[in-house]
Amino acid sequence: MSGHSSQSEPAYRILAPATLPDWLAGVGDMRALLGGRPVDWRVREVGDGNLNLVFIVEGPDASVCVKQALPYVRAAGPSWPMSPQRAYYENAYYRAVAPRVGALLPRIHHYDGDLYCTVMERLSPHVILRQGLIGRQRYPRLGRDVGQFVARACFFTSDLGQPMERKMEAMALFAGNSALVRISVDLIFTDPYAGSARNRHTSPQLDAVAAALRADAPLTGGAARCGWKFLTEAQALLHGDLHSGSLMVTAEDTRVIDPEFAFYGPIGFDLGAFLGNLLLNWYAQPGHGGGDACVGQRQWLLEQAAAFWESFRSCFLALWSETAGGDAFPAAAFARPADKAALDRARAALLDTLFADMQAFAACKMIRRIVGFAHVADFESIIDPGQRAAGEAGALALARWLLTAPEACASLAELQEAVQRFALDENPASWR
Ligand code: SR1
Ligand code: MG
Repeated sequence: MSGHSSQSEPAYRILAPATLPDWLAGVGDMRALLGGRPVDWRVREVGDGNLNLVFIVEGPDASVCVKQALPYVRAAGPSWPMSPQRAYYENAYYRAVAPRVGALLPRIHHYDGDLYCTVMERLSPHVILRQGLIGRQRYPRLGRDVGQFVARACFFTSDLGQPMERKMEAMALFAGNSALVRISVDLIFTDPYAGSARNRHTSPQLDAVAAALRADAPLTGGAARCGWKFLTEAQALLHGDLHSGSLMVTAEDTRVIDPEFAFYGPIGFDLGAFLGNLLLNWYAQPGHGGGDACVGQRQWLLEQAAAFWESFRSCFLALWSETAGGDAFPAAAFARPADKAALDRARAALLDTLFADMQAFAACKMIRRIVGFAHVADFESIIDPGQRAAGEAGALALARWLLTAPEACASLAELQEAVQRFALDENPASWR
C-alpha cells in the first residue's frame, strides 16, 4: 500500500505561511468553514516537535490545524533525511482506532497524500500536556482518559478484539512504517547503550553517570530484552510515541495526537511511554521550584500514574469479558463453567505481564530522554544545570533499577514508593 502518488513525488512541496492559504482554499469545505477570503486568513507555524511543520490557520469563522511531514528530521535538519510517508501511517492509525476511542482523538478534516499533509481540528483551549505539567497544572481526567485510550485502541486491534485475518491485514499495512520504527530502535534501544555521536547529556554533571550507564552490562541486557520485545511481540496496533508531547489537554478534555510512529508491537510500549513521561516530570519538578507546590504536584503525578494503570487494567479486562471478537483465548475453548477459573487466571497473568512490560519500557523511555538524542522540555527548561542533573540522575537511578531488578515492582503502590526512594539531592557523590 502506498501513501503517495508517485515514486518521484513531483507534487510534494514544503508549505509556508505565505503559500498555505491558496492550497487550503482548494481543500474540501475549508473556505466555507474558515470564512472570509484566503488572503485574510492568519497563518502561524507553531510546531515544536522533532519532526514536522504545524500551522494554525485562523479565519473569521473558525480555525484549523495543518500538519505537514518534512522530508527530514526537523530537529536535525536536512542532514538527517526521513520519508514524509509517516503522515500516511499517522492517518491510517487515526482511521483504524477512531471508531473505538471516539472523542479522545482530534477530528480529521482532510489528508493530502501528495503533500503528506493533514488538516485537522484545532484543539483550543487545549495545551500540550508536557507544557501543562511543567507549569504545574492538574488535569483530573488525565490518567483515566489515557488508560481508557490505550485499553480500547490496543484491545480492538489485538487478537482479542478482531479476527486474525483483519489483524494480519493491518500488520501488513503498518509494516511499511519501518522508517519510524528504525528511529525508535536506534534512539531508544541502541544509542544510549552503544554510544552515538547523536547522544548528549547534562555535562559535566552527568559525565560519570552516563559513562557508568554505558558500561553497565545488566542494564544493557535489560534494555536489549525490551528491544527484542519491541521488535517481535506484535500484540496490538500501537500509537508508538505516546509521550506527554503527544497529548493535548484541558481540565475537562484529553486528546491523543501525533500517532506517526504507529506499528504493531507490545502493548507495554504505549503504556510505558505515558508512565515514563509522567515520571520524568516527577523528577524534574524540584527544578521548577520547591516547597509545598512541588510536593503536591509530585503527589498528584503519582496518583495519575495509578489512575492510568487502573483505568487501563479495568477497561481492558471489561472489554475482554464482554467482547469475543478475536481468535486469541477463543470463547469456544472456554465454554464449560469449569473453564472460567482457568480463563480468569490467564487474564490475570497477561495483565501482570503488561504491568511488568510497562515499567521496563518506561525505564527505557526515561533513559533515552536523558542521555540520548531527543530530550524533554521538563528537564531542558531547568536553567540551573546542577538542579537539572540531580533530577535526571534520580530518573536514571529508578530506570536502571526497573531494568535490572527482576520483577522490581509488583504493584503501582510499590512503584510509587520506589519513585520516591530514588529522588536524589544535588550532591553528585550520591548519584552512583
Ligand atoms: C528523530 S525523532 C526523535 C524523537 O521524536 C519523536 O517524538 C520520537 O519520540 C522520536 O524518538
Ligand atoms: Mg510526535
